[in-house]
Amino acid sequence: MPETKHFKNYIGGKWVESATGERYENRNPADTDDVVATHCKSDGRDVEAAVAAAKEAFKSWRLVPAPERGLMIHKVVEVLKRRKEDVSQMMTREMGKVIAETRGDTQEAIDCGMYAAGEGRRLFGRHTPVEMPDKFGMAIRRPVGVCGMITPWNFPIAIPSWKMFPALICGNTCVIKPATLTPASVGNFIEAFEEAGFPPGVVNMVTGGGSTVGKAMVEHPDINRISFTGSVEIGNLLAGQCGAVGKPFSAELGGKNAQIVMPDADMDLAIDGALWGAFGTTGQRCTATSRLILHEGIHDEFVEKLIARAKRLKVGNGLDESVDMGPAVSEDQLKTDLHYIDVAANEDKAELVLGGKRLTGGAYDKGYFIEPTIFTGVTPKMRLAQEEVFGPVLAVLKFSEFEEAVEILNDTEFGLSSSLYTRDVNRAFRAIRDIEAGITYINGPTIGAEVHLPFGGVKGTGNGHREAAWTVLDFYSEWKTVYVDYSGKLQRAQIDNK
Ligand code: UN1
Repeated sequence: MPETKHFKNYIGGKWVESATGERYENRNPADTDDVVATHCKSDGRDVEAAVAAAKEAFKSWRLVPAPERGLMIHKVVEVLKRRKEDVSQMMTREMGKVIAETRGDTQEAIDCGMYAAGEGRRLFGRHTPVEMPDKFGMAIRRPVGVCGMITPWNFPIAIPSWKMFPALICGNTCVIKPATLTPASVGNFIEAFEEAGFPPGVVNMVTGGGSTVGKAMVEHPDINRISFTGSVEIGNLLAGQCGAVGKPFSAELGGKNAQIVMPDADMDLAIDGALWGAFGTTGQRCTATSRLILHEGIHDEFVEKLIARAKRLKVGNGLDESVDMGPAVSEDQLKTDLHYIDVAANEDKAELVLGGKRLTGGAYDKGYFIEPTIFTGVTPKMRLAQEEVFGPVLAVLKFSEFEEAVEILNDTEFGLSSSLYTRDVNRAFRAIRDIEAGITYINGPTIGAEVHLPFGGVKGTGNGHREAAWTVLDFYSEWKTVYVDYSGKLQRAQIDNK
């Protein structure tokens, strides 16, 4: 058995036990004999200590020149590059996705760090002429103080990096609460900051449950921002709590992403995309393809080929390089997947054409493995077409006109990612214009966003913010407008120049 790592909270530059003195263990979802790591079961007192450390550290961190902050972030990137393999291996043990994907997750943090480090030499403000003579006007960014991050288990390092690096480059300090299923990956990420020599208190990690640690963060008056990625249910709850105290809140919630395939598309390419989008990460991405909208002219042939390809996907322990799909992240998630399969078959009365069962026997008995699953005959109002499963369960819908396909795609409460396969450039541009989603791919699957373009969704997926890219800076900084009057006299705007 690989070794079990023991993490503590990271507060004020020190690894410390929780005030509760309680710990919990996390096991590998591919092999429940493997205890990956143990963690502190913290409460509000630990949040209090972390926020105090972050508040103190903010006093000096905000004054470190941004290019210098960028250099420090670059050191974190160097540590992550060196530790990419061991960090990724532990991530696979911790949450199950295959090793190629956990390497991708770590790489996404590396990319995000490099982008944020470069931003240290930009963080552009604006200068503009003003109405009065001998007067200067500009807008600059100011940091906001202590920022709280509540992060999910499906991208255990990438998503914390999307939140922490931009917050830090803007001059803020951070308190992060990792998902209870993946604190080891965040612990490894925090170790990179420690090794890079970040000043004490600039980054802090408190592990534990949402109803204790998360709640204390949201309620803490000295946390000035909460950035959350996770379920719609929790996101909406936190949005209400933050709203009640006027705390800016960034939400990245669910998706019911669809791929449309037109009859003129390259079918093999579209099948590659559907397989990767639906079954990559065991379907556990906010951006996963959970609906496939096929033109009636190609539907049957496409489904037949898709099933043949999906049958060949190897399900197993993600540390085995030949495995295509790992387990569900937990027993609860497996139950949710099986519940939706039951709903689709017995309530929606869709047709199960592939999979549908938990995998058992041999090594499968030690994990939460499930078959790649496909339903056909799904119609837009069925629950499988509307509700997010977060598992490897693909709903196939049929259409006859392009406009109808876009209508079906838009007929959900969510709007994160979307995809269209076609060779017709006019249709592609119409789709870009008409699809209600934060991200549209043409001839690519719904997954695969890059860190230097805005990431986020419309409708129920979010609350208007975008992560990554330059757009996230607007969440982690506040604009200050500056006027400098060098005329030496009182100049009254809107009066003296009229
Ligand atoms: C998520 O689905 O929660 O675009 C994040 C992608 C990844 C990030 C996904 N780069 O699929």
